[in-house]
Amino acid sequence: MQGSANLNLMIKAARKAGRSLVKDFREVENLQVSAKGPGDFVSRADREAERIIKEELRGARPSYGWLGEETGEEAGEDPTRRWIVDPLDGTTNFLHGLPHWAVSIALEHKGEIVSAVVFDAAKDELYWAEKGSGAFMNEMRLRVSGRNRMIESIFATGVPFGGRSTLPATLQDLARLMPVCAGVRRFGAASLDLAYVAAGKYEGYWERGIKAWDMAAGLLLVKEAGGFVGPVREGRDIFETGSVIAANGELFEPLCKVLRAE
Ligand code: LIP
Repeated sequence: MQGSANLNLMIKAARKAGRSLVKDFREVENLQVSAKGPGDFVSRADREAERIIKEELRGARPSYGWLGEETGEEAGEDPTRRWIVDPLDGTTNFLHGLPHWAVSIALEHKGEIVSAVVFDAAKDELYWAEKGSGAFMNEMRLRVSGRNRMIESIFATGVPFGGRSTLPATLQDLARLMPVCAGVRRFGAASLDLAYVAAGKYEGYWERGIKAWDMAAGLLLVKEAGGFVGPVREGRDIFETGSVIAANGELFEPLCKVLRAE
């Protein structure tokens, strides 16, 4: 694997956190039957994974800034670079013993994501990309799918839970999209949804109300695999609104048209 020093550092951190999470995931499967359930245990596993990643990344690059799901934002001496980290994307899956979750690490430079790692540790699938160098899964080069007909295509999304305000809009999206495509999937980990668009497993993905750490790395994977990304509301910033559309080149516009219709 030929990558920059920063990419290698990110991979090392993701693998180390992944090993710790895989160990905890086995324990979670045992805890399902206990009355208390695995909730507290999973929060600890999540925090421990972020601690491991932070120690690796900030230890090696102390001047870079930090944005992590568990520990929030910390400015660095170098205002142009920051790590954007979700130590455990797909927490609900992890909590329920479903092997579909990932470690997501992105490096932002001057407001742009330049390196990305999404590690599906349970399946040992490491998705990675660097700006201008393509996207890969382990050693395999990734390309978005070549399908160009909505009716033959499948799309993924995240359906908001726990009374989130974006639920009505998402239900409306589903009502518009489902009749004109081959199906919609809801797997529960935004970083892997984006990695799967990059890998051509499905043609597109959209979601409303997610955070920068859920999607930062995945967005670069899609772009480097030849896909397109944009905001749900035209002209707005993806990170600011937390709403994103990603798809192959053929279906990006048709998907935007369906999701942006008033
Ligand atoms: C989750 C996402 C999931 C999305 C949820 C949530 P977490 O991230 O990846 O797909 O629908 O809104 O943000 O909380 O597991 O890191």
